[in-house]
Amino acid sequence: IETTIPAQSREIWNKHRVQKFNTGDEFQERFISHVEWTLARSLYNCDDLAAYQATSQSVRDNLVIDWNKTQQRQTARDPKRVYYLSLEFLMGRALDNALINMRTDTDVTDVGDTDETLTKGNTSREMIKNAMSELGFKLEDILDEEPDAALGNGGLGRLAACFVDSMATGNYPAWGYGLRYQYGIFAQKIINGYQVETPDYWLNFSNPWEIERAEIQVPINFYGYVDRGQNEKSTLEPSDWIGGERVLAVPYDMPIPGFKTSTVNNLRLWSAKPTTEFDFKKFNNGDYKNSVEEQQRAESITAVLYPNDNFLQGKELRLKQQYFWCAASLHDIVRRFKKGKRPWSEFPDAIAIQINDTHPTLAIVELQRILVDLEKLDWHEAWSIVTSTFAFTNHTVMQEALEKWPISLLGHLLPRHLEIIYDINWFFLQDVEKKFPRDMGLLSRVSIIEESSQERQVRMAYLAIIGSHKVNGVAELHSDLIKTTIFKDFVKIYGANKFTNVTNGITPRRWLKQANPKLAQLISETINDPEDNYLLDMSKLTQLSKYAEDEKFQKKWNDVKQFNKQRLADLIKKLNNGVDIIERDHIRNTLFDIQVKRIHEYKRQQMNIFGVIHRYLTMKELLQSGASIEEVSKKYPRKVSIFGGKSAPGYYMAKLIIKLINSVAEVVNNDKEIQDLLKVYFIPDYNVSKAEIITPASDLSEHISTAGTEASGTSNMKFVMNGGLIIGTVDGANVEITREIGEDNIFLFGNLAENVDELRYKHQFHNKGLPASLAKVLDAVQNGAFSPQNHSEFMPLIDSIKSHGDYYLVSDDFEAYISTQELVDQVYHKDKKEWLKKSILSVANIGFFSSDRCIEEYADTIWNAEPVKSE
Ligand code: Z2T
Repeated sequence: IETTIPAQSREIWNKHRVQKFNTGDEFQERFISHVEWTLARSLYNCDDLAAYQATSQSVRDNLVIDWNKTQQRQTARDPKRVYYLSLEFLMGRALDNALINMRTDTDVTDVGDTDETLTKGNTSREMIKNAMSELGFKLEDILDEEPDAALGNGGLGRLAACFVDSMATGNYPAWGYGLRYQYGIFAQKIINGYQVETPDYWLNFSNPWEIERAEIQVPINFYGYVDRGQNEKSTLEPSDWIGGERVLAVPYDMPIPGFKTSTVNNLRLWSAKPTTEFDFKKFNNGDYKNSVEEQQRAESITAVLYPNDNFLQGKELRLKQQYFWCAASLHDIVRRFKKGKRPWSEFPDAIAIQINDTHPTLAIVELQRILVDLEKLDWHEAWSIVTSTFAFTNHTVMQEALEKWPISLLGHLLPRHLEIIYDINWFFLQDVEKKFPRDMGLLSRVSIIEESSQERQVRMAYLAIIGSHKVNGVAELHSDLIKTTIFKDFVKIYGANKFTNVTNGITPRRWLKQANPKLAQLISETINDPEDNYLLDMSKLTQLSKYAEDEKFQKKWNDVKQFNKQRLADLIKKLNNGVDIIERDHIRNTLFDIQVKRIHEYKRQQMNIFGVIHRYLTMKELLQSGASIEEVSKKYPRKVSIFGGKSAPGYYMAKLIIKLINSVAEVVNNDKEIQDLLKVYFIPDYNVSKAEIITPASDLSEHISTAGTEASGTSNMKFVMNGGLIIGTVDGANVEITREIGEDNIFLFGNLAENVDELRYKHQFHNKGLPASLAKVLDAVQNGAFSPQNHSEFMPLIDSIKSHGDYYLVSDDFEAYISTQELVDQVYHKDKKEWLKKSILSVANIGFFSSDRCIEEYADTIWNAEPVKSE
């Protein structure tokens, strides 16, 4: 590797080369030096926050050493590199994860057991915990000081976070590229039962996990015009785009440590800042002041994450974010490629770019622009390089989430890119016409430009398909659906092989070891794996199967669940102003039923709360007809229904669902008659760090989307990996979960995706009426049982079912849902051994859903990339 340092200086560099801390004592030394030097504090004013900062800085020092080595190794070997472009990375906290993944030198060279150094296996965390305790700090409290890096909405952003973890763990030379939003997803407050959004200023205290690369400043242009000189060149020829507004993109790097490897990869997040230089020629005097103000507004590009999950808002600033990030990332990628001095034709051998949904689709256009306009490649040569480089992951079939940008907006912001899009479309449609000369409707159906709507729009998904060599869905059912519905014309054009499936996964480091240390310990003891190798090879978990009916083991398993339920009850108490929702003594025989995810009508939290209301009303009826509370409890044993999740700020129906949940909680939790047999609680501000407490505590979790609407779901996997059972529809990854763990171990119900169209059609034209169970619930809601001051408050939720065609088919699935819930109660309370057996067998067979397996599939079947090992 090249360096500007003279050869004779190298000895000195070597003599003073930085070293990791490897013992508790060395950690303490490093910690104190950070308290004193980095934070300019001391023994006398080091509070928990300062201790968190100093610990993180110390751990980061170790990571940076491996980060540097990893990058040097990758430069030297020059393997094919992978870039994962995602507008969202929902990372959560970094410190505990780093403590689990981090390696000290003693992990590598076994120095034997002493008090201070590491015992074999991954005990850096133990070592630091002890060292901190000697310094006067409790690790758990210190970890709690860290704000979540909440740069994502939900599943899509968390998937990207799991993927960077698995790419580092698998030693892939892979970087993530995203945006460094100053405000992540808003913090949710619940005030009088309503969601209130407050800003998430996660950078309030300095962020020890980011390294600003202020020396790198990529200029990014917007607006302006295209100049092709006097003699009317074609748009296919190199053209000059004269931008009208310019901002700078500055990268912030976050180290991503792999587990049990010295590979530390990079997550590069771009931040916008104003340029200082100014091109006076472009601005006449009148525009000068305006232009200065524009420049000062540069920061607004990366100010805030758009808070919509599965919904397109279509704002200019969002498009600006997308281009800013694509252009900066492509510039960086191309610069790195050019250092290798390889011919352009080898670009796709050197680089694979995965685009996470259509948000990064402009990167396809930007690469074509770079190759044609700046590097002067022939159009077709350039386009062949582009399409061999990119691959596209689709995450939804929901119409309202599919990105379309008005021509006027795109052409104004990015005039040259719009020309390129037109030309891409022109060549594409020509090919299609040649292949299918008699199919008249086909051309307009597959055109990148949608002409039918009021305003002509660019269909980003079509552009992404045309510009990629592979398109994948995120679970089998979803990947089949995109081939037969939204992208079916493209299957006809390109053949079925361009379309593939990679079922989602989750990282077992965060979602088992970190979130559930008690279960992780029981597993490693039981399968005799003290070094936690099962976290890299989850097929090892099948060894648990032989203990599924072992009563002694079942008791240990149950004790872990009990501990985790207790831990969640403690959190709920804290969030509920110190008031317990579930009495301590009752936790053990209370079924924890949890649905936590973004609030969306298609995810059907409304069906869940209607089910709760049904249970409550039936309990009350039984009591009224003279049944004793004991008799009632036979049919409806103890249960707590826990909800959590954010609604998009502008999503009226989702917000109303939150209010209904809280209103039901108010009534049910205060009804003395039912004697605490049923409780309801909405956990405010659901996020990654709360998920780490919530997930391990479920007995049952709900994944009850209308069949065909949830592309995959990933919390379903998290819950099963933590020994919870699932009630769910035949949707998304529930299908593969069932295949892996066995249909005896999951509570499936409801209509199938293949019948959804017909059911919706029936709702439009025939009034089937509601099942009695649901009618009873809706009547109570309509009569103000949960809104005494305002009987009509929840009418929109009722109307959507009764008058607006019940698009999400709540009425079609409700009875099956209720009876399946009753089956759940019976197994849980009448046959605890059977329940525990199901739980153990589920964990034993959940290995497939490790994101390590996903990444291997992407690498083998899409990227053609290989790991770079340190040896
Ligand atoms: C999102 O979280 C998901 C899909 C989107 O489509 C957008 C967002 Cl923000 C544009 C989710 C899916 O809803 C979920 O089923 C899936 O598991 C997840 O992406 C990861 O693939």
